[in-house]
Amino acid sequence: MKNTTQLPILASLLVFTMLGTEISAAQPAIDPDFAALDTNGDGLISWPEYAAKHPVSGRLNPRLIFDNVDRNRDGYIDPDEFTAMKKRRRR
Ligand SMILES: [Ca+2]
Ligand SMILES: [Ca+2]
Repeated sequence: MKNTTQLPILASLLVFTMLGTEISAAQPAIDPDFAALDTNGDGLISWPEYAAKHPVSGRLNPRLIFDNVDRNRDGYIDPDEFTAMKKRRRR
């Protein structure tokens, strides 16, 4: 009777998935610009994600911009670094 013993596991997986959706919906609104760059949705913009949206186009090297925004040099732009970059740009 393998199928019946696996049912509770499937049910708890379903509950877990639903809980996960609820938690992410309760989080504060993420900057839509940030969300557009974070294509895998892990809450960080990696260099490949940034590069995919910012192809090299002559004068501006996107890698330099990325490194400039990545203040703590961990290879990812987190929401704080992204917000700080936007504030600097506004001026
Ligand atoms: Ca990401
Ligand atoms: Ca960083």
